[in-house]
Amino acid sequence: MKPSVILYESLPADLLSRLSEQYDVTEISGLNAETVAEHADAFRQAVGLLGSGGKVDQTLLDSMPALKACSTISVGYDLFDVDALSARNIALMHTPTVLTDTVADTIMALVLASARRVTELDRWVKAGKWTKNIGPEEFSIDVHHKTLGIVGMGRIGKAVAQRARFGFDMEILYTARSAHKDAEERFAATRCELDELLKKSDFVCIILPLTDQTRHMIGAGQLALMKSSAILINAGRGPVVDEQALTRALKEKTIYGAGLDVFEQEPIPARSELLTLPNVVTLPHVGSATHETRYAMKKDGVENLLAALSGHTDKNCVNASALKK
Ligand code: 8YV
Repeated sequence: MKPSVILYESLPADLLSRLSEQYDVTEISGLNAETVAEHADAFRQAVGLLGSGGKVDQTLLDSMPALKACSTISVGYDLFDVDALSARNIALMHTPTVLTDTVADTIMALVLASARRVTELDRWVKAGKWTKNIGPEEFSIDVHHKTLGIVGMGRIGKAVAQRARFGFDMEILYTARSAHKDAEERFAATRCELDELLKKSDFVCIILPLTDQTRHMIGAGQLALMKSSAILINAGRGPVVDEQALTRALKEKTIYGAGLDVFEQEPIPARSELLTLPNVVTLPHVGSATHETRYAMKKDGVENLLAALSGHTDKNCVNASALKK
């Protein structure tokens, strides 16, 4: 009999059959209390867990006594209790490399759409409002040669810096705990404190993971430092930005606009005031959601799980240093 794994995200046929060669796969529709209760036996027996979008906490781990490895089809792993996993010597794998360029493209799309009012003017044209020559009411603001501040100079931050520097001749500022010499040399990026970045940037791109330290890191005080002509982009995790404070800043036009791929609550509630504001461009958390990249992430997810279950955690493992060999 093959050992079993739980799969809580759909896989293309070739990847599913690759996984099924070695493991008995129980596919469930999502990771939540109902599916765990419904498949309690499978959860008890599973040595592996593969998918994205469900909470993996102590309660879930208690229902999975045989678990050896989790593989999340995402770069972010804020839904995982990493300490609880490490305490049980369970490996946590993720997909940090394959989505970099696609997420950076999405961020540039948000930069351009919010500065050049692409979605707003698209709606305007489609509503039949283009009945006269356009004037200042329809004008927007430039992107090229402006200053772009990156809060979170990781892989994605660097891919954004490359696009901004070489595609749009932008000046790059960034914040980071330690200097990124490669980014300074390649993109002439300048490291500074967050307050200075907020004051000087025309575009502030938040590309941070969600942790206790980053939650609501951008609140009313930080937004107040931004120029009234500046745009905030968030493509990391929603709760890094205080959405109420952001809504107020957008309403009162103390900043020019925002481009958001992530929200404090996802899906964002339809009643959210943010959705009524013309100066915000919203996306439904699709930073990595292209056909090519989602396939590559799923492939990495499968390979990461197979590797971890055969004792190989040298690549793409979040808690490798905490695991006992
Ligand atoms: C994921 C993301 O794809 O990778 C991440 O951390 O936010 C997205 O790219 C999403 O979590 C669903 O898989």
